[in-house]
Amino acid sequence: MELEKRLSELTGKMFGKTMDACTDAQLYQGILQLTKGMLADKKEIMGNKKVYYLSMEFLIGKLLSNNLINLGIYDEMEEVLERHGKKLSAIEEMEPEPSLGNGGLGRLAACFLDSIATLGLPGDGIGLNYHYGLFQQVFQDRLQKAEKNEWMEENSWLTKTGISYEVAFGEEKVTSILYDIDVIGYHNGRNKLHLFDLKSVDESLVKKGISFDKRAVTKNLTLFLYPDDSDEAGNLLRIYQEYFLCANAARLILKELEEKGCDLRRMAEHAAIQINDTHPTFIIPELIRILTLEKGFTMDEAVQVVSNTCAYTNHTILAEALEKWPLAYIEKAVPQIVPIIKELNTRVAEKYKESRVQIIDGENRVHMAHIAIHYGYSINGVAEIHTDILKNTELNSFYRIYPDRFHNMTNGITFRRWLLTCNRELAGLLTDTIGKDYQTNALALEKLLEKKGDMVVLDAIDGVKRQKKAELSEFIRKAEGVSLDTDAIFDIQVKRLHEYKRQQMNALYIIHKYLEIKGGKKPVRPMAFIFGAKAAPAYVIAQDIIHLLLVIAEIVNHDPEVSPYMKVVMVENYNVSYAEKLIPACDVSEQISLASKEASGTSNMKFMLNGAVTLGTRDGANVEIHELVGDENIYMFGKDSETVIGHYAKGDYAAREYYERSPIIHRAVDFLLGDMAMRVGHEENLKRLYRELLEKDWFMTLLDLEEYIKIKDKMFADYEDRVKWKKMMLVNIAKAGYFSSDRTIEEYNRKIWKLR
Ligand code: 26V
Repeated sequence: MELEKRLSELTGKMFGKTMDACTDAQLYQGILQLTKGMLADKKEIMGNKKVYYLSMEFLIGKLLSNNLINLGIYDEMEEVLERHGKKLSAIEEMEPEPSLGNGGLGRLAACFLDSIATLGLPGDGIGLNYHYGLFQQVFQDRLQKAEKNEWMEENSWLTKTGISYEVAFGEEKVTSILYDIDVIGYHNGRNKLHLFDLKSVDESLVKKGISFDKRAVTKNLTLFLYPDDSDEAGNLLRIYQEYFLCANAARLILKELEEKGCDLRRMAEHAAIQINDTHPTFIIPELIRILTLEKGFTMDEAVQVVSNTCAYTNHTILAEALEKWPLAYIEKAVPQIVPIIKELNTRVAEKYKESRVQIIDGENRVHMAHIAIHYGYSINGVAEIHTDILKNTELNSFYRIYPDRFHNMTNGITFRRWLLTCNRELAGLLTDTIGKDYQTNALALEKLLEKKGDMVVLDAIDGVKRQKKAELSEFIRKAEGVSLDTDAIFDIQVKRLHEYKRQQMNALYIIHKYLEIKGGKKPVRPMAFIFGAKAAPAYVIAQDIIHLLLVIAEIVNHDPEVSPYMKVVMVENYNVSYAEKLIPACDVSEQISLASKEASGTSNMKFMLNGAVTLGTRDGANVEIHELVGDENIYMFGKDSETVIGHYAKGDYAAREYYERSPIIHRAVDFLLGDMAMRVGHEENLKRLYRELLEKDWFMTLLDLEEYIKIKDKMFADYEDRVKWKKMMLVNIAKAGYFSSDRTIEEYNRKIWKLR
């Protein structure tokens, strides 16, 4: 009653209308106001020590439904609205999605904030408020076009604080403005996500698409999230952005410590700073700079205090993603930290002779990860296999110097968003079946195993899957203009487009199936292949792979001989909201990266939790999923990481050999240059991709293709044993508890942060 009264008062005040008379957009505004007020009323989480999670990305997604769930008022709100003839699900669609992240790394940061608050730990995120975020993807002429994503509105979850700092870029000074977003835990208190913006930011700088003057730093700094590193101006801008984040973060952290009356010399007792990938590494030299220049610390003292406070998470072993900034760029952007970086470099050089651990290399490039490892107290990988590769291969020289600093923190996902919010039907079924314990203790999902022989439960799980597939089909029909058969097996690969993730291998499988059907071999059940992926605008081959997927979709879906048996959809502008619709509807979760390359993956966990079965390589967290569910509940294939690393070391992988040896591979690859593809596609893109696959194929697509085809066919055949499949679904859900980010955060806290 209370909720209804408050909401109707609000709509009256805001729009002079009763709830019944409001549009969904107006109701969204009203509920936003109301919910924001309720968040602000929550008790702030306090403690003697606090973690600051520094990240260039927080891919928070829409916040309304998640906040209602964490406040414990979702059902009530739904009922209130129903009484007025309104649907909460329709109102949720009114919220724009902030695109403040690229992919897994940014989404992980958002899941972590939810878990930190849910566990009642004091911990804030610090990031940047990009006005247009990551670009919005549109398809034109079967190519990706990038547009700006205008997600910011007059009223939003952001609250302007009075906090503002001056940040110097050499002689030039800019001013920041801080916005906060309240982060509340599940039935718990409140932390914050602090997002810094540039006071002098100028949106009119953006002309067509996402192009803008990259040199106008005092106007452009917080316009876009960086999707690539294609040119010098872009690189410099990224350095400006990273420093802007760190300079502001340093001020904010020091202010909070001083306000609490902490002795800065004992900073590490009151703060832990988690550096999310190398992107916020400038926090280390910046804090040292401030402590020595303004707080009377000697260099030794400052280095000591800061090193005891900062911890670094590595999210990738891809060489091109490990930041190495030319010293000259840093000198140009932020000359004031160069002397500190040089000092840190000298200290390392005096102590360690090995060239692989130096901060500044022979080409005068600054290795950001090396700063973070030498001058931090912890480094962690994000899945067991990833941490092992860091220890034994990539960062072995560091591991030998600092064995105790290395930790593994296998990633996790928040069940509030990836189960309770996105799949209310499954959450409800689980509550009815095993009680609601699992909502606060994810491992309690294992109770479901007792129901493995219970056909009523098995059918109910399958019933939810069917419902979510029907909902997704309806959405895709409207949004993409493709109709999918709910009886089809839904095979989904959604993640950033990158060669190592091997969307192109999946594409070759689809071509193979298409040709089989054309040859008269019809599958027993229709197949729906669904992709979603954005590609960095400057990543040419990734663009070509998107083109190929769109070309295949066009050919398959319009071929009357084939389309009754298979459909292919590349959804436009894959984002968190789309993920929330796709994941609950998935039967087959494609996790097919080249072994050793996917640090963890987190969609693999989301799919599993929602009852999909994984088709995966021995990479990232797939390995741990496999250990948990056992051989009989997962489909693993492909060469293992040792073999792959061996190929790289010997340089003996030759794609062409696989092509020559296998008629199936030969035929699928040749399809790229065939008449059919050429009729709908662009010769330039398809030829380039063809050549890439045969002459380079750096991420070894053809290495695992034959095995992939074999096991995927087996998997599709197994799907017809409906009881067996339903049992696999159940086991996957039951074993997903380990991947709750509550578990991950509990480990970070126990081993690294040590709050309370
Ligand atoms: C690097 C760069 C460098 C240039 C500027 C823009 C930019 C943006 C992101 C990155 C690194 C991305 C690393 C990353 O996203 N890693 C992913 O992290 C996930 C969470 O730990 C993990 O599940 C994925 O396997 C891993 O690829």
